[in-house]
Amino acid sequence: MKSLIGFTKVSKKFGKKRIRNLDNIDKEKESYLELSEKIIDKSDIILEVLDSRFIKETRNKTIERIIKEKNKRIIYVLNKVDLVNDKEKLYRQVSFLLPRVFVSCKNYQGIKELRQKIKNISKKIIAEKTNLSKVTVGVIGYPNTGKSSLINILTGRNSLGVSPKAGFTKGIIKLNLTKDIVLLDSPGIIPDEKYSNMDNDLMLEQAKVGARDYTNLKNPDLFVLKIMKEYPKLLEKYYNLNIKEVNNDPENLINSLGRKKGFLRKGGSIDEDKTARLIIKDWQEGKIKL
Ligand SMILES: Nc1nc2c(ncn2[C@@H]2O[C@H](COP(=O)(O)OP(=O)(O)OP(=O)(O)O)[C@@H](O)[C@H]2O)c(=O)[nH]1
Ligand SMILES: [Mg+2]
Repeated sequence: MKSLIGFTKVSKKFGKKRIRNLDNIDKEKESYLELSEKIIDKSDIILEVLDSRFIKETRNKTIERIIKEKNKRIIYVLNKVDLVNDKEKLYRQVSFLLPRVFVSCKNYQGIKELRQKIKNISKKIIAEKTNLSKVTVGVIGYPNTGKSSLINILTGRNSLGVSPKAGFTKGIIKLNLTKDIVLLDSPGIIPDEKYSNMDNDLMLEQAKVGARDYTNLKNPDLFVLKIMKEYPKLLEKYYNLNIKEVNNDPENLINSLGRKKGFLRKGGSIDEDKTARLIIKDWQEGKIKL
């Protein structure tokens, strides 16, 4: 497999253990826009991978505008659809996003449809551009939306590492889908103005969409408050807690769950931090469906 300068090469022979990062450290420091433009420039088709639970939060309209300006084709991939209970609401929400495919990398849903869409658009592109022998498909999106999982499933080879921890993929990785179609995996992109180690609201937002790990959040109780506000009774139902006893209060909820789980400190008081982090962990692992 040919590798491009500044790209990561995956050796078919050795699989995922042998991913070699050819990027230098300076390149990893490039801004998210520079990185995105680089992928868009290399690609004929872009798959924007979104989390079906958090369309608004994981969409990047700046990147979508650049894709349009550069005359590249886009396919919206609505991944993790297995984690959405209210499908009707989801369909209404995204009716204007075209072309789109609902996908679950977990349940192999929508993969055939997506592969076919990529092939159809690729055929058109090759027919239009007579000097083009291969079509490049760039896969971009917010951290942790399932870009690498998607490529693994599309190619049928488990060459790429995936992780519940955001920011797993480093550098751009090139893989063949067919002899005419090349896929580019990329690190998750998060707009600079949305990434913060200081602003509580931004950190909570990142934790909600899985772009910030549960071990890496300063006030886990505020996360519980946020989820309780945005999704009333969801946590009570998931953990089978007494709704009256919780009374819409995050402290009550944490105490009630901590007691149930036996998360106690030495003196016998509830370990609130551990309990709140368990909630974030369960949330980020997709155990709590919307
Ligand atoms: N439930 C569910 N989980 C998924 C799905 N797709 C991916 N995941 C999980 O989401 C997590 C992130 O997947 P990755 O493929 O590493 O995501 P990524 O977008 O490549 O992440 P970065 O490289 O960190 O930006 C992993 O724990 C996957 O198992 C899906 O369709 N459904
Ligand atoms: Mg990845």
